[in-house]
Amino acid sequence: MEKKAPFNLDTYDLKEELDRLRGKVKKPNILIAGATGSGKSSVVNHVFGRDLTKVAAGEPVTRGIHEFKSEDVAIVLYDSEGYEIGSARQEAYADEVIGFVERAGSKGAAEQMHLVWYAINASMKRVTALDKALIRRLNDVTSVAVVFTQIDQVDLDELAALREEVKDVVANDAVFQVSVASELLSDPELRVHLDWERLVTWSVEQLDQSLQEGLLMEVRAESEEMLKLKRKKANRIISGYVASAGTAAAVPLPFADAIALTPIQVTMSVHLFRYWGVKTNDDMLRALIGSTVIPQIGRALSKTILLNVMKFFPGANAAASVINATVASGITWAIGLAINEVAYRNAMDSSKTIEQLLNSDFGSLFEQFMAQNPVTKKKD
Ligand SMILES: Nc1nc2c(ncn2[C@@H]2O[C@H](COP(=O)(O)OP(=O)(O)OP(=O)(O)O)[C@@H](O)[C@H]2O)c(=O)[nH]1
Ligand SMILES: [Mg+2]
Repeated sequence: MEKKAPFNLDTYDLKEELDRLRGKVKKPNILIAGATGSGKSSVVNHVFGRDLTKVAAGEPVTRGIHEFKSEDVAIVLYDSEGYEIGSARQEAYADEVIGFVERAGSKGAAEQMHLVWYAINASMKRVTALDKALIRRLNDVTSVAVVFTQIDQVDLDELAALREEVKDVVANDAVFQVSVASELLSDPELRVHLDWERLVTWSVEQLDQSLQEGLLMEVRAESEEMLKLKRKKANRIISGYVASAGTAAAVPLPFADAIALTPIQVTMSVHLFRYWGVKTNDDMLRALIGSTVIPQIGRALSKTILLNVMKFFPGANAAASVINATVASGITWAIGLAINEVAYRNAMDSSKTIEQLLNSDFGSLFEQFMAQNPVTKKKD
């Protein structure tokens, strides 16, 4: 096996890598529908933690519907202007929305509306016949979440009555009740009535795997449940790199004083940081990976793994400084999980910076995940 030229982080084009990743993420199209003032924008702002209609450029795509997209946003949002309940406009609105969704659907998988969030203001205490008819028609074409908003304005009986009204329009697990009122959000006892996490989980599950990452990338609400979902779903990103590390022919064996990462692992790290919304620019990423990740991997490997490398990985040839696919996969897997865990901890508790966490936690996490490696485990 030919030995590869050592990979050099300093000459690695992170910017190009970032641009490539940005281009690769498939974006789910999400339509927000519902009456004027029903709470559409509040739902979007809460789930994504920012006003995407301000971040992204908006363009009318059809009467009453604006498309918001940007290079920096991993979803495409369609916000409909809504209608006044009971107005003549309501009927036209229904036709516009269904027409738009049907036309998009006929254009193919990338163009279709992958999700519709249909907002109904709970404080109106009713679901109109037109709402029901429109939801039913949309539901024939795509996945529709019925989102009862502003539930701080109603009591539990009224809420139950509202849910009852849509029970034969959509499945019960596609009905959600939410509020952005801080009295509810900040009170653990009242919070249980809010379905924010369930809305996101359900929405992610409606999407093809290739689209899930985009939605999860944009989710910013900082609840533990949502972040755990995000952590779990990152396994799919990691698996992709583990597979390519395994198919790379011969990978230089990482020594403490030599090169510790291959382009595959650096790209994976960049990808995971980006997935978690870690503010990325070339210099900071390069510094982070160079100063925190690489030395700790080197240390961990020389301390524990190299001593046992022949035992754990019979295919490894330490003398030739080459490791086989199994070892490369195992190391890549552990780096990915450790980076993912650090990013998760950073999202949970922003009192420490990602750099501090990488310094304090990455090494031991890497060792821990190396020890849990399914490859080495089989040998127990
Ligand atoms: N009490 C309460 N008020 C809310 C809640 N969500 C939204 N509102 C209020 O309802 C009004 C409409 O909310 P938006 O989110 O702008 O509704 P929208 O559907 O985007 O409205 P349009 O874009 O004008 O059609 C605003 O005054 C919000 O402050 C909520 O959970 N509780
Ligand atoms: Mg709005």
